[in-house]
Amino acid sequence: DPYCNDPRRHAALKPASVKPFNAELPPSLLVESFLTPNELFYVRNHLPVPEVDVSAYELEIEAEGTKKTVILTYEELKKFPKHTVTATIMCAGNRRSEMTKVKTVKGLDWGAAAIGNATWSGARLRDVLRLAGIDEDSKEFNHVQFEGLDMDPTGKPYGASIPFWKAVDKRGDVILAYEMNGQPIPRDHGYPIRAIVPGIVGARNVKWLGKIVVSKEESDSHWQQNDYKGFSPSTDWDTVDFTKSPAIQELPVISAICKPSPGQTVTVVDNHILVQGYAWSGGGQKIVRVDVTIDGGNSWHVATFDHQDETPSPQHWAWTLWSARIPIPKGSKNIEIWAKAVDSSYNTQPESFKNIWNLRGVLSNAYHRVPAELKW
Ligand code: MTE
Ligand code: MO
Repeated sequence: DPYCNDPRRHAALKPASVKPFNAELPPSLLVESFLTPNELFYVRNHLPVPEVDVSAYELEIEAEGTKKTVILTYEELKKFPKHTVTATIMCAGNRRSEMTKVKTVKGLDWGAAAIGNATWSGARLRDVLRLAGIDEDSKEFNHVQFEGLDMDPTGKPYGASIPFWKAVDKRGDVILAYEMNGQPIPRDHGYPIRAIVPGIVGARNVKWLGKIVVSKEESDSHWQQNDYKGFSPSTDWDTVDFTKSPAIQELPVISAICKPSPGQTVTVVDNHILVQGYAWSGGGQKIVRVDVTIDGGNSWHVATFDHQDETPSPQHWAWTLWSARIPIPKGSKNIEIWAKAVDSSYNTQPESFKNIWNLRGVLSNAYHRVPAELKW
């Protein structure tokens, strides 16, 4: 069993699959804290968790076409100026279980908790690339590829790439992280070194980083080329051509109601109920508003932000936690709560899944709708 050396996991993580291990928290626990505790952070693994001995760890950095390779050990990476960012990581398939109800999609049946927020510390990728002799103004390179130390049975590693400009941008905050919330990165989240690419889809935040290739082309990995792309609702598995869509990088604005959770009975207090959730947008856009309705959009209530970082757009990497006290008309028994967020570019969420449906169930960011039964 290639998975026999996987780490132990917290009992609160609900598996979407066990081998490889993929799991999320119940949504009500997700919004308990602004920083998601390490052991409660969702896990998305495609392969067995590699066992890495840090004393033997080496990160290889290659600039394509130069035959020059730089090798850095764990200790050497720790000698770079330490940079800390608070960044939310979200899987492109977060909230897929709602999209698949419209019409079946292929992928793990994620609820609304394939997302987490943490502080990450490490060396800036731009500093490491500079040491490796790469000029940030170079026109030679378009992408930075990452390879994981986790491999499929044929020996092919997990891989992904990000645009070169993001990798070297002073304000891009891309780091080679060795700490998560002040602790060494746990095995499930990429021990000992993980790429943190704030504002960019989870899939490019490569764990167990083994190699970096600065290149003209994107990563040729399955996950960059033939997965994690969006398509028209009318594209099906017979007509899909993965070369025709760009790989997802920045994610669109999203929100979710985490309390109450779907189907939960809610007690009305002083003719009000309390609704809580998160909102986040990719590309470093800050959330500027969250709207909540219980009457199908006839009247909207603006949520209060319980926790939002001060950092401005486009460096606003962390999620916003929000709550709203919603007045309930006398005698209401069953309601449906809807939420939608607006980001600093005034982008907002689409109303329904029907018109954003795609065969892989990614970018699943329609209004979140949670039915609730009221108790007076
Ligand atoms: N990196 C490696 N090496 N292998 C993986 O399977 N999964 C990716 C990304 N990085 C993955 C990886 C995906 S799809 C996501 S959503 C995030 O890691 C999940 O990060 P987490 O498990 O720390 O929450
Ligand atoms: Mo993912």
